[in-house]
Amino acid sequence: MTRTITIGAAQVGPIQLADTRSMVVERLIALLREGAEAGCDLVVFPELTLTTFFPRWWVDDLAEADHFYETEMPGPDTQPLFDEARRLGVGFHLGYAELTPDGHRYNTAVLVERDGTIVGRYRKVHLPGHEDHEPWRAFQHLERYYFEAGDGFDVHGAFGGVVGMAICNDRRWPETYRVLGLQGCELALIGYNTPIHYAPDPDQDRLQGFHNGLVLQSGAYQNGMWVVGVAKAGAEEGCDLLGESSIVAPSGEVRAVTTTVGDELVVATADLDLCANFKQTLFDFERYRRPEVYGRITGQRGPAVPDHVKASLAARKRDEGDRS
Ligand code: CDT
Repeated sequence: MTRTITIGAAQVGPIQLADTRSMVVERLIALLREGAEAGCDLVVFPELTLTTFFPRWWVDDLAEADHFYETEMPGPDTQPLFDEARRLGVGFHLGYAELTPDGHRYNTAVLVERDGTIVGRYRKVHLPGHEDHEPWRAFQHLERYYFEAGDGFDVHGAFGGVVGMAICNDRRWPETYRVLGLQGCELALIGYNTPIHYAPDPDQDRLQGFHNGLVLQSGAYQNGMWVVGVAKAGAEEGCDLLGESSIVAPSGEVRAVTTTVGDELVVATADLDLCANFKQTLFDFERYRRPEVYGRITGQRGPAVPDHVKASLAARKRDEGDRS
């Protein structure tokens, strides 16, 4: 018997500052219903789905931004989404800003089963951008100010398979997929808000779509897992966000992709057993991996060019200087 799951990547178009939670939740419910009509078991929403991407603004006191965070999940505004999911028998994945009762702030996602119960929670590990106000930028990317980092990548038994979560910048790091892959992950769910403009190196702006596809597809293939990447997209408060939400097979092939930067659902049926074709052949970790030579991956954070390489480069430069 095959294990198939029909997945909807529910891209959400821009959310402006003036948009209320209930306006957003209405849009999410419309996407959820569309997913139900298309036969979806699971609908995947983006990172920080419920508000505009608020880390683009500086505030002197974090408490001024408290209204962007959820203090409970579900809370009064999000309960209708949970109720509708249970009524329809469609699960979902939702990213949001979390403020815990003891005052910790995380960029979080929850995985909700078809009966409306939360089966997994993930807090973003890789926080991009900067922690201080940098007024030279056209807009800020202050995730390192607004959030604390989460402490790991877990997997969950849900939708008949092994499901993991990651959030936005996590998708650019091969370690994310590999740590999930080492737990047998068959389906990774990843919401994102990716500005087209990258202030530290604007030459990368034209490459945003290419890099998004590159990391989602290689993460899927190198770990033999389905990967669903879902954007909050479009022109949000004057900032253009990448669309190109996609569902990628364990072969690395794109099975569905959005073509707009608005609210848009694309659907693919994922055969979870297809993961084994890759996990048991080229990427048979147990047979082929060599963790004994990968120590640097967990032993150090930044690169360290070995002293003998520095010395030989310096010697070569001296020799070239002597000859010229
Ligand atoms: N939300 C998020 O993580 N966005 C980042 C932007 C990086 S530029 C500061 C991303 O990796 O897409």
